[in-house]
Amino acid sequence: MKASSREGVLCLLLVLVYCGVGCHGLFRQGRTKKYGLVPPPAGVPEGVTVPDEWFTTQRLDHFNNTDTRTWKQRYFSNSTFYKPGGPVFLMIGGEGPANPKWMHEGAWIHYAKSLNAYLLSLEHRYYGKSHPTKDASTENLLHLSSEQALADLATFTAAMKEELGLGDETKWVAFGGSYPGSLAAWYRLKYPHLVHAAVATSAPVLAQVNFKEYLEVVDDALATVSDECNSLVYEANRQLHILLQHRVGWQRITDTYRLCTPLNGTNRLDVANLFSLLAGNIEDVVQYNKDNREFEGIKGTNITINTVCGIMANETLGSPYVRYAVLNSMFLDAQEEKCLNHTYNATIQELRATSWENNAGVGGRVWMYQTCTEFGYYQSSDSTNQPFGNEFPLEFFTRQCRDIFGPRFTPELIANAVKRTNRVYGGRHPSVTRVVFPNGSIDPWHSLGVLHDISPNATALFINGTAHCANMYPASPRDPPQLVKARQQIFHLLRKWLHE
Ligand SMILES: *[C@@H]1O[C@H](CO)[C@@H](O)[C@H](O)[C@H]1NC(C)=O
Ligand SMILES: *[C@@H]1O[C@H](CO)[C@@H](O)[C@H](O)[C@H]1NC(C)=O
Ligand SMILES: *[C@@H]1O[C@H](CO)[C@@H](O)[C@H](O)[C@H]1NC(C)=O
Ligand SMILES: *[C@@H]1O[C@H](CO)[C@@H](O)[C@H](O)[C@H]1NC(C)=O
Ligand SMILES: *[C@@H]1O[C@H](CO)[C@@H](O)[C@H](O)[C@H]1NC(C)=O
Ligand SMILES: *[C@@H]1O[C@H](CO)[C@@H](O)[C@H](O)[C@H]1NC(C)=O
Ligand SMILES: *[C@@H]1O[C@H](CO)[C@@H](O)[C@H](O)[C@H]1NC(C)=O
Ligand SMILES: *[C@@H]1O[C@H](CO)[C@@H](O)[C@H](O)[C@H]1NC(C)=O
Ligand SMILES: *[C@@H]1O[C@H](CO)[C@@H](O)[C@H](O)[C@H]1NC(C)=O
Ligand SMILES: CC(=O)N[C@H]1CO[C@H](CO)[C@@H](O)[C@@H]1O
Repeated sequence: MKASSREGVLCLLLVLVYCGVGCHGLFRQGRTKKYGLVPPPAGVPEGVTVPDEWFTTQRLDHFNNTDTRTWKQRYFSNSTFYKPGGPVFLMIGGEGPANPKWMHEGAWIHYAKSLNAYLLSLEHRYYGKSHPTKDASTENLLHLSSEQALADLATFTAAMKEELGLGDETKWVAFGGSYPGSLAAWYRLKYPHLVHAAVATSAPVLAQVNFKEYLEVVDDALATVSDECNSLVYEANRQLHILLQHRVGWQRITDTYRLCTPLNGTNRLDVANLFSLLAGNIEDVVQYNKDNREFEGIKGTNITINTVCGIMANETLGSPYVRYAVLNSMFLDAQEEKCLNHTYNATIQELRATSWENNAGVGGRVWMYQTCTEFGYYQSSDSTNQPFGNEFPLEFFTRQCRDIFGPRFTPELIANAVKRTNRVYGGRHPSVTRVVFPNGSIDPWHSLGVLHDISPNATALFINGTAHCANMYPASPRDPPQLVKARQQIFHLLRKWLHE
């Protein structure tokens, strides 16, 4: 998501943000100023209180038995649907605060009702309120990794089995969307004796430094509205690019795009940040198109690809350059931002903040650390098959690792880390069974996901025309039939697997 310290922002990616435990958007680097890592709405829904619960003896380092330090990890539970003999459903937390609303809403609730499941949701270490260390300084992020997070899940599972008096015959099923979707599949991969099956929604299981395909899928998604839509976005970016050649143009961009401070067109990093922020507006819309996230308290979910393309096609507004600016204003307004804080420095400053009190920056920082040390996933403009220009190449992102965390975080370190991640988990072919991988055709993350069945019991589930994590959100009368069907298919798989 995006980040700023204010409430009520779109849960977007980047910078992603607080999208709840279930499906985080995966932070998009470079956007931290713009939307905030916003805490979920304080007053959970009317009439429902979901108390924070704490697993007080979580290990700091699962891979060093002489390090006995522990910390408190947050979780939620709901036993309403449980009947003896039923399974435990475990929602895996990701790169944002766990959102308690998942404990009474979302597609999995319907599965839980029919299958008598006990619901648990564990927040990911270093996010939300689950702080293993006193701050998020680079040294203190040493124990942040997906492998430690999986070991947290294992320790938690074992402890809860005891606490709830559940025997080994009780089957556990992991759920997650986006990065937690990958964790769900990897939990089954690494700890198959603890988790019987998993629903790994929109899971980008393949780590990749340069995720240039992301914008290609955004391009395809715009094309589903009209071919003209991408051409108009392309034209807007071309006009922006031309204006960059002159001082007069910089001033014009500053005014039309409501920049907080004047654009310095010779500063490549500021320019890259600006183009990346503007592309990010549309990326977010595509990633979350028409999903039913309102229930999480996320604003701006009524802005869809059709809205974007409607504005881009509206000739009465002016040139494509101006229409693109109208879009930008609409996003600023939706996030209640006065201006676009476009400088690279502003982004980096925010991501350098290490205090847990700095809600806005620190979630983005923590996720950024995981991209630098495990996943990459940088949504660069390096593909030519996309309409957003070429102003934010891979180097713009990898350099942020150094500028935020220090000189050790070189492009080479990132490349090696990503290779290692794929060695550890198997990339696009994790050796798992009883895992379903739903993918939405317009979810830009699908291109790092499992698109083909791995085996009869590890299947891809294609949902034509849906975006990131669509199958996890509560059903809506507007859902297309293929989405309704996908939710049913997941249910049938769960029922079958729980009988195995
Ligand atoms: C393991 O933990 C002990 C105790 O904190 C520490 O002295 C040691 O350096 C750690 N070893 C590694 C390899 O991190
Ligand atoms: C559990 O879910 C039920 C049904 O959605 C809801 O009524 C109840 O408030 C939930 N309890 C908690 C602790 O979330
Ligand atoms: C604009 O950016 C360039 C390159 O970073 C820098 O040398 C120059 O001082 C900047 N100009 C202003 C007015 O900030
Ligand atoms: C979305 O909803 C907000 C608040 O209800 C409204 O102000 C805005 O105009 C709507 N935007 C679109 C594109 O429908
Ligand atoms: C185009 O924009 C104008 C000005 O905002 C608006 O009045 C008009 O309804 C829009 N046209 C379409 C087709 O959306
Ligand atoms: C960026 O921030 C650094 C450190 O805070 C400062 O020294 C530098 O002057 C800033 N650069 C610009 C262009 O504002
Ligand atoms: C832009 O971001 C910087 C760094 O976070 C912050 O200090 C500054 O106040 C912001 N400016 C505006 C106008 O929001
Ligand atoms: C897949 O599931 C079926 C039962 O549904 C089982 O007979 C078969 O052995 C499983 N295959 C693998 C590879 O686990
Ligand atoms: C997806 O749906 C579109 C129209 O809604 C159709 O043209 C396309 O063939 C479908 N793709 C697949 C793979 O089913
Ligand atoms: C858009 C896309 O690539 N979807 C894939 C999702 O998974 C199905 C099943 O393997 C594939 O056929 C789709 O191509």
